Amino acid sequence: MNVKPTSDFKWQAVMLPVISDEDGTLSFIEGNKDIPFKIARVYYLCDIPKDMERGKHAHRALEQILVAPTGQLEIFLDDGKNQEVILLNSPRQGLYIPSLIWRELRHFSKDAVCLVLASAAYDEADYIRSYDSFIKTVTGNTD
Ligand code: T46
Repeated sequence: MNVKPTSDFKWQAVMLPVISDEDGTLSFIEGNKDIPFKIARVYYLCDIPKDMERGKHAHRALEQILVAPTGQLEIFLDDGKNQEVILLNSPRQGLYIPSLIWRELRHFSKDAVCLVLASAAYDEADYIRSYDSFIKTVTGNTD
């Protein structure tokens, strides 16, 4: 498995298995093998207008892998203490986002497709859509 659990368990870049030859490239992802969860749902974002931002939420329990098979986009990540911007621009690279990470997706190229593999079915109750609520959840501060 390419995702290595650490004591400070945050987002991680994942190198995806790739088979390339003169016929082209094939990449694949097997749940519980190449990534640390069983895949329950697949969805993708495309046709995102220039300057549009998506995401702006965290998930209570959901884990996801994001891949840009074509085009590119940036993902701002925040665990309440650390922030980082990751560029997704290769079908060979994925991004693992565990639970309780605030994410904002921006700067989509015209041809960008963001493919998402998710650990659970869609559940609006799993979303934290307010940044203040997210910070209170991760810090345990209910003031
Ligand atoms: C995430 C980023 C990367 C569904 O009905 N089923 C689904 O599986 C999903 C993902 C969404 N929806 C509905 C819910 C909303 O009415 O589609 C609409 C747009 O969803 P949302 O505003 O959450 O889309 P994004 O692009 O801001 O966020 C999505 C995922 O929701 C989120 O989990 O991490 O992509």
